[in-house]
Amino acid sequence: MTDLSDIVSSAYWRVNPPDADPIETREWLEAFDALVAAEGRERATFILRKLLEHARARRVPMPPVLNTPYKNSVSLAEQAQFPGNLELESRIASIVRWNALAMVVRANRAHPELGGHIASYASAADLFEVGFNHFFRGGPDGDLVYFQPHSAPGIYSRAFLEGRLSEENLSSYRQETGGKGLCSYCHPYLMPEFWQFPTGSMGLGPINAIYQARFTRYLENRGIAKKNSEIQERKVWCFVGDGEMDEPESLAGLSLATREGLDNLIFVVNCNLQRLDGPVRGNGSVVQELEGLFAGAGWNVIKLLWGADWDALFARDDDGVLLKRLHETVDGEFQTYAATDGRFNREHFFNKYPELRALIAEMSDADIDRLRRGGHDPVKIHAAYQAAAQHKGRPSVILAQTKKGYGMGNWGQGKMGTHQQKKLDDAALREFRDRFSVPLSDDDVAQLRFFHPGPDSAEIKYLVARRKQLGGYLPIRRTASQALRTLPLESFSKVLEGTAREQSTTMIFVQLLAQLLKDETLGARVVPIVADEARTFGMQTLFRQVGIYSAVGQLYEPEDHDELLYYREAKDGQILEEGITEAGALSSWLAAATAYSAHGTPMLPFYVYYSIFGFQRIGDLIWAAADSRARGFLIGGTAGRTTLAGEGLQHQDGSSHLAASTIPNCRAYDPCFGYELAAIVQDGARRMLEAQEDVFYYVTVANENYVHPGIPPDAHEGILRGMYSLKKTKNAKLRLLGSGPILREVIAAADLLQKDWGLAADIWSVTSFTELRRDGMQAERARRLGGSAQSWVEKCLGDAPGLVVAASDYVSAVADLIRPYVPGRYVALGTDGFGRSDTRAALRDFFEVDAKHIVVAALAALEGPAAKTLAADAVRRYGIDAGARPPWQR
Ligand SMILES: Cc1ncc(C[n+]2csc(CCOP(=O)(O)OP(=O)(O)O)c2C)c(N)n1
Ligand SMILES: [Mg+2]
Repeated sequence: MTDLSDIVSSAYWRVNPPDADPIETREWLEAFDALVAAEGRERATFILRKLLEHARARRVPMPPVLNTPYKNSVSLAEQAQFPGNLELESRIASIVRWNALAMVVRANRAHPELGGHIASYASAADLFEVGFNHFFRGGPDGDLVYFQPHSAPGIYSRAFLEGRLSEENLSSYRQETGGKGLCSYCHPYLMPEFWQFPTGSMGLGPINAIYQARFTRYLENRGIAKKNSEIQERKVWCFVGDGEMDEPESLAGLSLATREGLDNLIFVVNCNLQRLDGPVRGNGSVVQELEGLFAGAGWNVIKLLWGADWDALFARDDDGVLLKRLHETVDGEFQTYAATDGRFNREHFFNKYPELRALIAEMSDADIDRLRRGGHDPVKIHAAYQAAAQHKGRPSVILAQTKKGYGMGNWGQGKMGTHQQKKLDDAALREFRDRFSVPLSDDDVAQLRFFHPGPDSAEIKYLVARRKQLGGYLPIRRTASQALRTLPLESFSKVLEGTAREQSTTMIFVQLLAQLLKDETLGARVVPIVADEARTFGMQTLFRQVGIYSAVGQLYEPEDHDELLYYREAKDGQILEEGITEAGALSSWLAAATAYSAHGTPMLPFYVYYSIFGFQRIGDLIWAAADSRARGFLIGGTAGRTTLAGEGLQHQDGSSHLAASTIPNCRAYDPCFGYELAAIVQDGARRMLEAQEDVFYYVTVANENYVHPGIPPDAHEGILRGMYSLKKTKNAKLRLLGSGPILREVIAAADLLQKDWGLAADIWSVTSFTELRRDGMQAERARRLGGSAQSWVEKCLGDAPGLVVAASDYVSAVADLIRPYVPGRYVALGTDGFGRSDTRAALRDFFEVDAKHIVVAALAALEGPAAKTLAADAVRRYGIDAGARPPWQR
């Protein structure tokens, strides 16, 4: 034990400081024992509380109270009876282990570039197996299990025994393009009938699981799903790595889970003490640290550290020397003990103190070698799961200690680089086979044959029976649900007809939302979600109208209770007001947007947020939502780099549409007029709820107020496809394209061109450069492959030659997306550079996307000898500073 680890361990988790007066200590403890014996535990708790209060008053420093000793939380006496057949379960686990290992090694022998992991599943196998045999309920209302992603080979391997995956599937692990392959991690997009939840990006599984458990309660409390009391409530299980717990998202929802009393949620943290590069907390204890964190957040913490063979040792550890030794051992040392044999463990761990040496005097080196960690003992795992599943009122976390690369012997167990070990030689494979008694010949092993004991074997019969008893196989994903009728376009006639009143697209969006909420069939399925910005978007009227969801209702009289539209929280409230957590809000949205699959209940979520805090801030969660085949609306509010005006550099979004364009099932739109927005929302709801397409929508809305005209005839198709004609002039040589609020600058530019320069221009509204790009790519590809096709852009712009100028409130790369399909010359303007605060007019001048700059761009790009002088004249006439540095350099 080095000085440093001494300091670290005492600072973080040491609970046994040296005793200055053991006799006095014993007297106190005996007095306490007498109290418990005479008056019971409750009284003892009362006295403890009084003592603590008293100590606080005397300013006596408190000991760390969130940590318990480095032992199992469930005592031997409390341990539930193990209901299974240990012998058979152990044989099943061994076969699953072998096939998982063979799958990875096979793929990598053939193609070393494929990759894969062995050591993670090797450490987690028993944790999963006990779940599969005794806890995870299957079926449509079954449990929702978030698996650790790099343990996927183990899950495939079990599905192979269950007859759900074929040998051909296993042989194509990580070779997916042929159609029979298995994906690297849990990806519902790639295996839509298998995986439910994408967890491949560390940290997203845990936060998603928490909000999933909360959303389950939301559905129950709103009467959409069956009540918790009417059914055996489905549990959400989340398997997390101890290294993964360092991700901010892993911790972000912990207090919400307690606040909401989510006793339907169980985290299992696989504490194998290692991550990819090395130990998670080499100089400390990850278990103790996590215990403090979870306990501090109010969770029920269950430590599952030692297997049954330790029970006898602890029972004889009267003077606490074993516990003392465990407490002074840092994780870096525990890792070494995992990587070494019984003899080494005896010499270095047990022989340190004579009392400890005596404790294990009867044990052989082989006995010591067999001492299991808790996460490898099915009986202890079962006891911990049982305690978690029965716990009421709070979420539970199981901190399961395991060995990384368990059973991989010298080639992997506890080794520093084991995470990436994927090529074992024949000797290593034979040793693994022997270690787990898998009935395979040396030749089978050399050929890496998969093993299936046959449908009539005792193992398979047992496994099938267990799953039958628990309601069916898992993971399994429902791909469709009941279709919901959506509102016809005509029902939004008020918006379609336009208004003379100046309004923002945000205000119009809120009207549309309010109308959807009132609809008889659809209304209840709408889930408005905000992250403390409802007032920003003028949504506060909804607080009263549909209420804010709260698991406990409203325990206070709101300050504004005597106002008409007061702040109303309710058990059946519909709005999810998440507070300032975009990651949490998106996780809620994801749960709602996949409820059609996970709950068989289609929902229509609208998450409304500051657009810059979406794709930029939580882009990876949106990517996971895309992987999950989410269906719902993301509404990027206060969008556009110049339209937001005063908020400045970290608020003005100029790139979310570019990010959105990279997500294949995201349909992104940047509307300018109310009727465009209505058409987009109506069609989106139809496609997602009626046609059940696996797409989701990103729609930007802005806060600039202006008059909204009525929908032009024949515009509907173009609005949805990405562009439509707003104004056509005979013999116009110029076509101007605008999107979002900048369309109005384009319209003003057309007027200037006519008035100041005598030039006619056609005007097109572009609702989606990104959809136009996709359509263009499709047509181009069809032609390349010998077919014939015309893109929508070519259809719109192809019939007349001449210059095309486009502008948006996003970086110019957005308008540039359609360049390959625009016939003739094309100039794309945008808002490249850092945002800053000013008026809209000043910002559009600064970023060179206002009417004047659009005119100059058009004149400068015109063909013919007069063009150059025209542009120079315009620069002078409009007072443009031609010498200024470009906006992206300022
Ligand atoms: C966001 C993110 N960063 C990095 C990775 C790469 N990665 C995958 S597994 C892993 C180590 C995981 O360690 P731990 O969580 O302790 O799991 P174990 O394999 O030890 O069970 C890393 C770094 C990832 N998948 N996602
Ligand atoms: Mg780990």
